Amino acid sequence: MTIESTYRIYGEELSYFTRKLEAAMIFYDAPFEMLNKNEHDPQEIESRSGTHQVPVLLTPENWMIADTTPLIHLLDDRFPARRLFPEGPLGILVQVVEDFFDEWVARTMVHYRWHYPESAEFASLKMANGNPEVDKVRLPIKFNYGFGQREFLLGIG
Ligand SMILES: N[C@@H](CCC(=O)N[C@@H](CS)C(=O)NCC(=O)O)C(=O)O
Repeated sequence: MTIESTYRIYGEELSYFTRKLEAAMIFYDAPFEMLNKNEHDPQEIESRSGTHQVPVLLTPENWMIADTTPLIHLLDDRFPARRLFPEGPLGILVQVVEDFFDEWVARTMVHYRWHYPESAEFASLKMANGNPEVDKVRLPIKFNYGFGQREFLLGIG
């Protein structure tokens, strides 16, 4: 088995949590590369990480792990010079702020991405790698993001 020296993020360009992990890796000054999960054997990634969600991190020891908050705790131990969760009272404050952005701003992001036709079209085209055929397929998707269930029309392939 080849052990790579860099980390690899399997994600999606518009994914809020992919960009959160990317920002963390930049903060740590960690060696990493970003790859689109859908273009790199998604079945294998899902089977190894145990989730269909992105991002998934491939570590230098060839682990595939998902879920950004515990990942950041792991990375804090690996890059202690640039911890995202500091020790002591400041660390408690950071945990609260991180939880707020992790749990709640993602819901706001979903609203702004999919509720307005122009942003939904932009996002769906981007996610479909610019294939305009995707816009012809419109599926009603139900989201329950804490404000009651809302139905949106998504142009997805
Ligand atoms: N708790 C996870 C959340 C990941 C997540 O919700 N990712 C979104 C993209 S930003 C996703 O994969 N959504 C598709 C789905 O849930 O089916 C984390 O922090 O990584």
